[in-house]
Amino acid sequence: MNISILGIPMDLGAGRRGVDMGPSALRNARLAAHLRELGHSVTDLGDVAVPIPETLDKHQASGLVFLEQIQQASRVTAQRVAALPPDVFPLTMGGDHSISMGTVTGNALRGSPDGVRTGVIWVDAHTDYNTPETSPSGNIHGMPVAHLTGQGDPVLSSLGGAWRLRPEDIVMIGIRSVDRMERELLREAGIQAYTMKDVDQLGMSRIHAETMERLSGVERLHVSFDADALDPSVAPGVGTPVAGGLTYREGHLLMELLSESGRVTSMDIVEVNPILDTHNQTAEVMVGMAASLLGQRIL
Ligand code: 4U7
Ligand code: MN
Ligand code: MN
Ligand code: MN
Repeated sequence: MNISILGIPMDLGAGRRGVDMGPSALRNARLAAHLRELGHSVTDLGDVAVPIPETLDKHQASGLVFLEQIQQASRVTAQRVAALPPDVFPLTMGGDHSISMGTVTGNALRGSPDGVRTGVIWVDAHTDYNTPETSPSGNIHGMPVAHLTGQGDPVLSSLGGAWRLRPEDIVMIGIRSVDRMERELLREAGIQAYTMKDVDQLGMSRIHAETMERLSGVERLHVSFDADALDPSVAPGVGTPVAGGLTYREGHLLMELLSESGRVTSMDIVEVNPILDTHNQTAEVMVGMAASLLGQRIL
């Protein structure tokens, strides 16, 4: 397969500094080399330009922190991804999870200005379904899914033109932190979310099977993997750790089953924060997750 790696060193959507170094940490963990060892042809496209927060005025006229800069970087990200040839698998690296507004939109718009029906598997401790009104923090990395479905601030929800991610085309896995008002929005939208309780009770194999069944009608399938979905003992280098996450094997099993399905067409790796990490462990673990998603059966 032809894989294109694109970094988006964005930390404007998060409350803490450091995730902007995620792309460097993943390159340092030899992301491209690992994928080449699996037989892929890999091109590193470098990084999208994202402004440095210290050079900006935090408080915008609109109220939301860094709104205009996040919109601009998301637009460029969407354009870069949408312009990739049809046979390429885009592997996009954050940066905080606000980058997925651009990556998911870009993937849906590839080869089709109106966008095609795209499913999203959101692997995360959080549901990222806040709007500016419901967010307890004001941080945009807690809002990307809401904006992709057309909610929230019009500046961010209109990135894909008339294209929208349909709530029924979203499956979330690993969930264990949902804000009070965010929960109401998720219920109203009818988004399928597997909490850690579901992972414990049903097991990842059944969750994968149900996910594939639910997303059987989509044309493209995007995996957005937030490193904080994994347990902090496995992935300590994240800005918003929550105890009780996916084990190393649960993460790999999900990626292996998705690989076998042959249906995944793009992936994000987000929220790797090298400042909070120990010896680049989190970047190395996430490179392993990407390699499992893009790998073959061991035997
Ligand atoms: B991440 C939070 F309040 N829900 O909105 C918020 F708990 O991309 C956290 O999943 C969001 O890491 C976490 O700020 C965003 C908070
Ligand atoms: Mn290695
Ligand atoms: Mn997230
Ligand atoms: Mn998260």
